[in-house]
Amino acid sequence: MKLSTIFVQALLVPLALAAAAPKLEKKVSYDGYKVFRISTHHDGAIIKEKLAPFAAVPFNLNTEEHLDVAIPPQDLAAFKALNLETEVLHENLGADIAEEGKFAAYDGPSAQAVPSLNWFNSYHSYADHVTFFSDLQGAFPQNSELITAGTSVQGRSIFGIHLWGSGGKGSKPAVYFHGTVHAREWITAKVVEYIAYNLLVQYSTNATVKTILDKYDFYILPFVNPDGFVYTQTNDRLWRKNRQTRSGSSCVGTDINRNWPYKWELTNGASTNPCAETYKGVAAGDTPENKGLVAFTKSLAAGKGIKLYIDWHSFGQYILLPYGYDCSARAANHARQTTLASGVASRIAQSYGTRFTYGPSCSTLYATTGSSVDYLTDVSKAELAWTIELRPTGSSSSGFILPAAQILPSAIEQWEGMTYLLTTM
Ligand code: 0X9
Ligand code: ZN
Repeated sequence: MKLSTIFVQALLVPLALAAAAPKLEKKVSYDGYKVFRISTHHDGAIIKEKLAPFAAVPFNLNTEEHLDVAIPPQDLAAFKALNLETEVLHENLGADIAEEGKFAAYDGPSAQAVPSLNWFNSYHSYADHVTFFSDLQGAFPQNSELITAGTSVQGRSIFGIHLWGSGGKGSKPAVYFHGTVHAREWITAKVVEYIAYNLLVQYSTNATVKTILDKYDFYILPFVNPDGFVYTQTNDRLWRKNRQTRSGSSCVGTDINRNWPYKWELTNGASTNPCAETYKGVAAGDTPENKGLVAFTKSLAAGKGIKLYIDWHSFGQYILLPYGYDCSARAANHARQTTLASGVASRIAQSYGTRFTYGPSCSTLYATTGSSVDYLTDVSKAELAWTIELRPTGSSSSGFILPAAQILPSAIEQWEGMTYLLTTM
């Protein structure tokens, strides 16, 4: 296995972390937790009240239709006695996390120096993801370079890969992807890795791929929230935010997708409580991650401009268009974005029949303030700016813990959707 040593070391040994080593916390156990989808019939508040006595862990923010929640073993009997309308998403969350955590060893590049497709058969450690990118880039030095969009709270690089075709580096409008904004959404890194992999591996053999890479420069950041991702592997699989502490609170973490400096000041789509999952921070753009991302995004906008931005998340199977901050606001080219999203959803469904719902983010899901898509649309003037929420729907299936056997199918259907979009937009 070949490493570009300096790059890898810079990512694996965060100096700030070593300097302020936090005391070792015990890994959170979800053994025996059962995850339910509870029908709310438009009254989530009443269900939440009934769950108040339990040490329940909520999964979703929009509880219009249903509330997804993990119930600890000691509360299961009392929960059952409530006689709520439920489906089971995980029989035993701890067991499913343990299964998911059986990472295959990364087998490194093949004889041709290209990492093998085995990569997509299991999840991996953060260190292996770093090595995978280093190896992938190293195999295609004529069409790619490693980039960084800044540094996390704990000093990790927000690294990425930049891909280009025949016009040479930086000569075309940008296609810009963010993965792992939310730490627990593991499938997102795998999907953007698969897209980067196919663009590079198929460039010389597939005419459609050549057309795409000759037309756009790709900037793919697989781990916008590297500290949070590492924390999901060391401490708590269900961690969402970054790992920033704030004076006056013992709670950790700011939601990177509520901290972008656009419509941040509105009060309807984020929390001012540092303990909340959607904590917005003290000031617009005040996390180290958002500072780096804003500067990097500005450089793309000021360069050849941004044709397409996708913020990859999970779960729910949605293609979400602008805006998050206001449910009646629409992008100037809303009709065009809707037509394209409809086409992408149809193409995605062709591989395995997976249904993706599409529509404006706020009216389809819920209001968000300080989100990347709104910033990219209005400040960076990206022509298309979407959030894609990957598998599963959550209905009769898992949530953030998507079985490893679904990594490749998820990636393949998104690759299909993207080839449609990239040749149609
Ligand atoms: O709440 C979020 O940040 C996203 N959903 S998630 O369950 N992955 O946390 C949705 C963001 C959608 N917002 C905009 N597109 N504006
Ligand atoms: Zn998310």
